[in-house]
Amino acid sequence: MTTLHDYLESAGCDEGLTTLIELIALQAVPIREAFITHQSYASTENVYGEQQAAMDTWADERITMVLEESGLVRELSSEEQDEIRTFSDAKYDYAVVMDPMDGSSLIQTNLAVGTIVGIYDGGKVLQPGRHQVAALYMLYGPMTTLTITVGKGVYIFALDHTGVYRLLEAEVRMPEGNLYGTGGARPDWTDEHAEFITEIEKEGAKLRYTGSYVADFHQILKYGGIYCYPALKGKPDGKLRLMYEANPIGFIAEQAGGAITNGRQNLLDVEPGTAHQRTPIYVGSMNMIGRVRECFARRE
Ligand code: AHM
Ligand code: MG
Repeated sequence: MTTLHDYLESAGCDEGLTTLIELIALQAVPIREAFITHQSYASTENVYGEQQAAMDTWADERITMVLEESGLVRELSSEEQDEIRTFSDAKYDYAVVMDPMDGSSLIQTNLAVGTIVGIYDGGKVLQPGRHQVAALYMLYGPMTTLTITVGKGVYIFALDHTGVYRLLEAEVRMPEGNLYGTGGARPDWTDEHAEFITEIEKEGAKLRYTGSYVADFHQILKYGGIYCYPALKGKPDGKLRLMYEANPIGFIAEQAGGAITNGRQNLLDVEPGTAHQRTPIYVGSMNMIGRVRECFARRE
């Protein structure tokens, strides 16, 4: 069965990118072990004023250390760190963006959470998502899986008991579908968002939302539909972040035949101003994204 290593070689990734992807993917092993010892909340807040779970800081510090020591990464930007890090001793020019522990508020309920990563070439993290050379996420569910694109379709691997990722699904296509999940409370939704949700609910769309973006997206990738975290009244940029959450997942969605938008623009085309900027997110199957665009256009 094809391993992650075999796949990256056959996809034409050079040695540096292959090593970097494998290094990140293998952090799933210590991360999985750490869940049991890092259940509590830390006493720290991140740049957004959110209380950090112990696993947020643990995974962030672990991956940061490994990437710094690798010599492969020139810049690193993490959802959990205020500043962009520069590793001036790096021998390669990769730049990495990451949400080290997405969905961390669910750790104490033992629902699936994940690590989201985007990789750029050229040493800089502040680039539009379309410039990513690879995007991936590890999902810590009943299996640990790695969903990855290097710009040649989407592949899913499962981590086996020997620490090797083996191919689970090649050339993944996101089907058209009618599952939906949306963040925000209904009284806070904008008129466009409320109209979209009301329309698709009338047509039989079925709600699936855990509060773990990476897990909720994975369900959409497999079964089809849409994940939304909209603009909210008083929070026009919503909750999720362009660089750490929108862009890597958006690249994967597009490579699987889906799309990502803020309602008006493809998020992969947005030039980031700052590392931590937020954005409304709609990501999913083409039929659903088309409906979102229509709803927003009607209110122009
Ligand atoms: P985080 O866990 O990295 O802070 O990400 C934010 C999470 C997403 O995983 C999830 O989709 C969203 O926040 C849920 O927010 P809400 O509780 O408002 O629905
Ligand atoms: Mg997150």
